[in-house]
Amino acid sequence: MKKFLLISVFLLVILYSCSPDEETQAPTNNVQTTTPEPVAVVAQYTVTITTSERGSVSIPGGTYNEGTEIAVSASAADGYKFTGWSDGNNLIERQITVNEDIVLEANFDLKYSSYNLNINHPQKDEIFKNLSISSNSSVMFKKNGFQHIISNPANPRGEFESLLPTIHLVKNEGWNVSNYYDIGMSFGGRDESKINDDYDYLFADHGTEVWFGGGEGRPYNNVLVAKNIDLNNIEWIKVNQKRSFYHDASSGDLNGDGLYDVVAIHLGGTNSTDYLDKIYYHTFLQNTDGTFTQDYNTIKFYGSQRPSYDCWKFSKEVSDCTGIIRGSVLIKDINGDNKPEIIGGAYTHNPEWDTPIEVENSFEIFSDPDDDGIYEKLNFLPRMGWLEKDALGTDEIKSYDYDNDGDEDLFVGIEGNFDGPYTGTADFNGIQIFDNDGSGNFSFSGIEIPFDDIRIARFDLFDVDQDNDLDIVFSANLFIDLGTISGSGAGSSYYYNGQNRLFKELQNNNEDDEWNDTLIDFDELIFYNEGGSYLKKNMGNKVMIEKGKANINSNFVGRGVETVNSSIIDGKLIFYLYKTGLDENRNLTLDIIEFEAKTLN
Ligand SMILES: [Ca+2]
Ligand SMILES: [Ca+2]
Ligand SMILES: [Ca+2]
Ligand SMILES: [Ca+2]
Repeated sequence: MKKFLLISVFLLVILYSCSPDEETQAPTNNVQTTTPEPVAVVAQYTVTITTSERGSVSIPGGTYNEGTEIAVSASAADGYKFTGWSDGNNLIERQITVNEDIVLEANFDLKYSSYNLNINHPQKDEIFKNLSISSNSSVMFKKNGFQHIISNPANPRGEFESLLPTIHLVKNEGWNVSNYYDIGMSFGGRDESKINDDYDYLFADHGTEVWFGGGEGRPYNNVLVAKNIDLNNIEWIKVNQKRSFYHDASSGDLNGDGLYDVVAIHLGGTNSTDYLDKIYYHTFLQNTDGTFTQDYNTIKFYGSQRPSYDCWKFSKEVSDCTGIIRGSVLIKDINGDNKPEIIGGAYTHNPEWDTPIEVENSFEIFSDPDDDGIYEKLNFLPRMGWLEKDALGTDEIKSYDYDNDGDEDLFVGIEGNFDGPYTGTADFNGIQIFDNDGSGNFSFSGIEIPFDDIRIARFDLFDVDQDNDLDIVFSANLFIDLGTISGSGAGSSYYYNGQNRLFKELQNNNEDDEWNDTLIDFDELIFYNEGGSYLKKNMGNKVMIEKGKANINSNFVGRGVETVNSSIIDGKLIFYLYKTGLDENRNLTLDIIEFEAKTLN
């Protein structure tokens, strides 16, 4: 184009120079001629603006007169981010002065960091395939300047019980395995809770549900404390002596000796032949050497120590009996006397059990007002909220004064079958908040966050928007979702049918049609506390994850992103995900994805 302009200018010059000659060659022409006025010569230049398919630009460019100011802006496609222009300018909207030919490219990139994890272990492939279940119990934290992840892969429901090592990862440039621990965490840890500011953690593991897959026997499991975690080592303390179907556990100092103790809930199964161990509450008092001893007197059961089913059958004071099945437990001061209470949450209720209404409760609360180390009944609360449904039960209790009225309210994770019988398969989970009246009476607040599409692994209370109140962030198991019908496989899942709220899009990957790029909307997992209400916000946290799910026709259907968990690192909300894939030799690979969510306007 520049060449053409030069030629045009040249022609004009020739025409001018010819004019006098024409005049002299046509003297007979009487028409008065005028001398042409000089025309200003303006150079023109070409501007070319390009982009990848990860984004677009406001104009493609064009031909402009020298000195023209043009405005151009870049816009990332859903799930990508703008990273700057090819000339080093980083403004998403910019002015360009055209003084030469310009070729400019808008650059876009993935929103996340991805780290390939090298696992050198004989059970490597099993570990890769079974990290999905670890979403229940994976923890990420930063201690002494280093980020750690502890995950408990487990073969959850196979035809055989396969115990995999717990893995401890430390981030130093990339993520690397610090150590493997053969502690037999068989269901990947059913639940975890942080014990103290030294980042000690408590894990409750109910055991591999191997019999669901046709295996034999119930391998009940353990409650474990991970303590004194450093870059190279975790000290594991087995809290229990006898294995049970431990569904939840909580820690707190029950006897005022300055050492945290543990109450674990089992869901009605134990391999102990001791009659007292059939009671759903197992209390473990910590000894000065850090070990734990089970104690049967801390929680007072009235009349005599009985498992609840014996209590309601044989006790004259049925109202003193604990609930039918317990699924969760929390140790927390909920009446403001600076002494902890023990709160147990209900699991399913079966009408066929024909239990008295007194033992069909939502929560039971024990307290020790006279400091004799024996926790007596403070309150048994009637069925309320989702716990009025037979097939829904609690799996986790956290507490927080979300309404800022000076007392701890209960945030309760609830799971199960929403409208069906208690034997129905899980099609629902979510949380409800129960308001404290200040004295340990709770009532359903009306606040609930249901999920009927995603398997919520757990929830955390973080201040994600730095306004000094705790917000809710959910974790999820993304290998299967609640739409997946048993026997029909992943083809029935919501994410392959566009109904899973997290997976907004599956797009065939450009280079490998065995895989889909997956647009995941992390805003669906964040609920902001706004003056005592919990609201989702559109903060633009959609992330396109390359090869995020294997194609439905692939042999690896369902693989790709398998977990999502979150943590606060350096004040920022970080989602971290395990993603399985294949290398060029079709060996399984594992990536850890980290995404820093935008949570502030
Ligand atoms: Ca203690
Ligand atoms: Ca108290
Ligand atoms: Ca409150
Ligand atoms: Ca907040």
